[in-house]
Amino acid sequence: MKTPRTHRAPLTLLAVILSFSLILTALLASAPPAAAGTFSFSTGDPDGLIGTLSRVPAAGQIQTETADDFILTEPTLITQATFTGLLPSGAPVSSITNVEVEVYRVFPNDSANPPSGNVPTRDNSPADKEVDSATRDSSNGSLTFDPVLVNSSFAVGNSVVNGINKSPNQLTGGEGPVTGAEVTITVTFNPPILLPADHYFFRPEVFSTSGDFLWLSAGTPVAPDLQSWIRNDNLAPDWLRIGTDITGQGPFNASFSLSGETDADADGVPDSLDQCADTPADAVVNANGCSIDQLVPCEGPISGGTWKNHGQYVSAVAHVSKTFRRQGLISGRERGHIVSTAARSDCGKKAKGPHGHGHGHH
Ligand SMILES: [Ca+2]
Ligand SMILES: [Ca+2]
Repeated sequence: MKTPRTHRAPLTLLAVILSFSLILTALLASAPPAAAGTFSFSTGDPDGLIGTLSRVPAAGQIQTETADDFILTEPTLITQATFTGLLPSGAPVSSITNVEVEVYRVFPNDSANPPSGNVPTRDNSPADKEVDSATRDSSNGSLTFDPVLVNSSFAVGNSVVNGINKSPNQLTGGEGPVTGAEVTITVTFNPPILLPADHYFFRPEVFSTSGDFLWLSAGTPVAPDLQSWIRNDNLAPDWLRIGTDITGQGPFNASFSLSGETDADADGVPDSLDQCADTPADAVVNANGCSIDQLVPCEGPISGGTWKNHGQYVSAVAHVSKTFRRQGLISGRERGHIVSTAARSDCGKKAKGPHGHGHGHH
């Protein structure tokens, strides 16, 4: 029996009971948007339609992956995710011993193109290959996970576990109803996953000593939201649309949420903590999101004015780079290079003609 436990259901009930209250309705409708700088995304709670395998393989098993999409409109640091699935009935949450998360761009990024032709289409599918820098795995400490039993007996009308076949045998109708223990897993990424604005797929995978983890569906996607895709080692690098190609039930999402903070200059420091905007790509920054060049600009001290002389500039670079060195942000060798580059620059020198100002720094 599915018990109401969403935030939506009580709100709907409230709205019905108090539908004559225009004031309340107006308050609900005008709820302020999320605070600037925060990112959150959710497909919602499981709808009981289907569960689909997403499994870290045990010895002798093949890997099977389910993926559903999300969109980032700004560079974002994703700090946390939740997703909900089924374990076999009676399985304790302590049976989950490994969780791995991957992120994929949308085909044809990171993919062989044209594709193999082993599936009806790859349009709007996850890529062949994941975004390397976004992989997080509890087995190496790059994520931690917290599974919570939501419902000891949750039923779905269909499932896809083994029937993941190349064309023309992809349409199986699914493998039928399953009842199991509904578990929501909260994962925290360490470090957060930094991604540029783009369209992505989220692919969580679970290992349980009690058996397969089936990721639960959650509602129908509305464009540009894409449906859930699945593959196993026999189908890879291709993917199949679960609802369209395998079960014929039509598109569905998988139940998950993401949260994090925007990071406009993509330096790894969220906007809320970043004291230096527009840090150049690949610059080493401190905890305040500032590079050495930003803390010691060629043009003059950040406190204002101009350098008294070249020596004052070089000394400031030496000082700040020493702090970066002490904080483990750069090596001694890198610091030596930074200081010698500063010494060779014209920064702080009196302008003498068209080449004597701001050389090499912008
Ligand atoms: Ca989707
Ligand atoms: Ca910055």
